[in-house]
Amino acid sequence: MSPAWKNIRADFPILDQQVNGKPLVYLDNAATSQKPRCVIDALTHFYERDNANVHRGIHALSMRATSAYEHARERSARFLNAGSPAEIVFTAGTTDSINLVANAWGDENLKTGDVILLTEMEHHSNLVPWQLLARRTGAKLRYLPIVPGDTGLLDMAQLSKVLTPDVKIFAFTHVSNTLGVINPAAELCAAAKKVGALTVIDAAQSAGHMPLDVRAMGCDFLAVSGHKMCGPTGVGLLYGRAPLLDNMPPYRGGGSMISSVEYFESKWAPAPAKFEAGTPNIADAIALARAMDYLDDLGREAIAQHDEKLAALAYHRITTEIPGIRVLGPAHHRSGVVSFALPGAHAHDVVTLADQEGIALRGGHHCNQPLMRKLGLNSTSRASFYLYNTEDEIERLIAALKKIQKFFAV
Ligand code: C6P
Repeated sequence: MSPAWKNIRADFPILDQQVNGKPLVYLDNAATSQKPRCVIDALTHFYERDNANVHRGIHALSMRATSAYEHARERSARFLNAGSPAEIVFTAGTTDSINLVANAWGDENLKTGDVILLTEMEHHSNLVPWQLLARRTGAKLRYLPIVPGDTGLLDMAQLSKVLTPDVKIFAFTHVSNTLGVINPAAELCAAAKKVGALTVIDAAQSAGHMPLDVRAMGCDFLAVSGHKMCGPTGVGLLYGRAPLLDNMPPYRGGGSMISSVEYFESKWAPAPAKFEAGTPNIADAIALARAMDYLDDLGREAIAQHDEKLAALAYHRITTEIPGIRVLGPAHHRSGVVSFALPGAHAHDVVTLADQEGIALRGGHHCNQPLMRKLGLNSTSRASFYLYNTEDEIERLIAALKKIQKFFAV
């Protein structure tokens, strides 16, 4: 492990606080991660020293801001192993990235009878944009099922049955925010390619948690949220293969995305500028690049191992020490997300009582309503781990769950 792991918690100022009289245990990382000092400093530095609009001015500050913003694009391309910075569009996050593809690519390329393939575990952000697209174009939605039971694994035996030549686009999550399942992205992309379907990977829960290589995965598009990987809120990435971005029409119109404008006609700038209308989220994109440096100093393989070790320990301890509890997802080879349902206790009550112990969990349907219904649940409580969490915090979680179970048993 790199020396950067030493004193890692000291890098995150927010962790050093008490909640309800107890040291904070932050286990809501799948909702949003905390930010290291270097990312906070990058934001402050930009606003204190370099703040100006990009791609417009030719004064010193504007040139500095433009150079830092374009450096952030180049850094993002390296982070994902994209072929070139032109394949990176800055967006507001995963939701925004998926909407961009569904609108810009979808409206142009889909027609009645075409099929959009999704999986049964998709977050609403990778579901509703496709429903809207289906409504606009007459395309149909189809789903790759999960296997029966609580492992949440995709039923790969069904893949060839649902991935037929009428499928034009296959959008799936890399890591489920409710099940903790890590899907076989490269295998799914290879299968899609065989029938001529494009692929969109929702990497909201995997970027920043494990190495990501868009070329090795063989995807056409990949969507990322900065705030779940130590970066700021309000910024994210869309990776798109260059020929696809080049041929897609713009999604929004405005300044910066044009090469020339007449009263009745306009010509677009090349990608990625074509997709970044208006003043972009400059400071947050720059700070996101700093988060990427931070994560790579730690090593993304080491982060993945750390997440998996904590999740496997939490899974094991919860299933063996909390009788009757239902834990979702596989026992091994999982991300840092562990969802569970305590019979007789609503998830919101579990989360409220955990908060009394200083522990931040998330309770609810996690923007996964169809999956919840499929599993016969209305909600779960969810602990989600990241690089600064510790085994001692799992000890605190288990103690709290025992107390909560006792409370509901009386
Ligand atoms: N999941 C969670 O608590 P945005 O909001 O655009 O940054 O990310 C949306 C999104 C898309 N896909 C997956 C798999 C996600 O987990 C999320 C966000 C959060 O699970 C908030 S609902």
